[in-house]
Amino acid sequence: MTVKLYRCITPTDRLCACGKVHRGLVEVGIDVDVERVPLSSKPGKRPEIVKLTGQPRVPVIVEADGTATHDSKTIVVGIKAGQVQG
Ligand SMILES: N[C@@H](CCC(=O)N[C@@H](CS)C(=O)NCC(=O)O)C(=O)O
Repeated sequence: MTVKLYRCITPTDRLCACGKVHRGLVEVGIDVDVERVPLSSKPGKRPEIVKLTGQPRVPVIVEADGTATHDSKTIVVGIKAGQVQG
């Protein structure tokens, strides 16, 4: 199972919303394909994220079926409920 995770450039999984999601995916055994996005969340700096979710913030996950989800709380709830598919 592989999930694509768009996340910030923070180099640890301990500090931010992106790290929280990364840890959550790893903890349930989902393989993560990580892509780091530019620091600025100005929409022009993250066009791929805006195209996927209609907003510029990360974390964003994309599941095997193409479903894209943003907001760390929403994503973590889905992981814990077993609803995130690689
Ligand atoms: N409420 C959002 C916050 C996401 C968030 O603040 N993400 C940071 C990276 S960890 C970001 O995109 N920061 C850039 C900015 O807001 O300018 C969530 O929990 O997903």
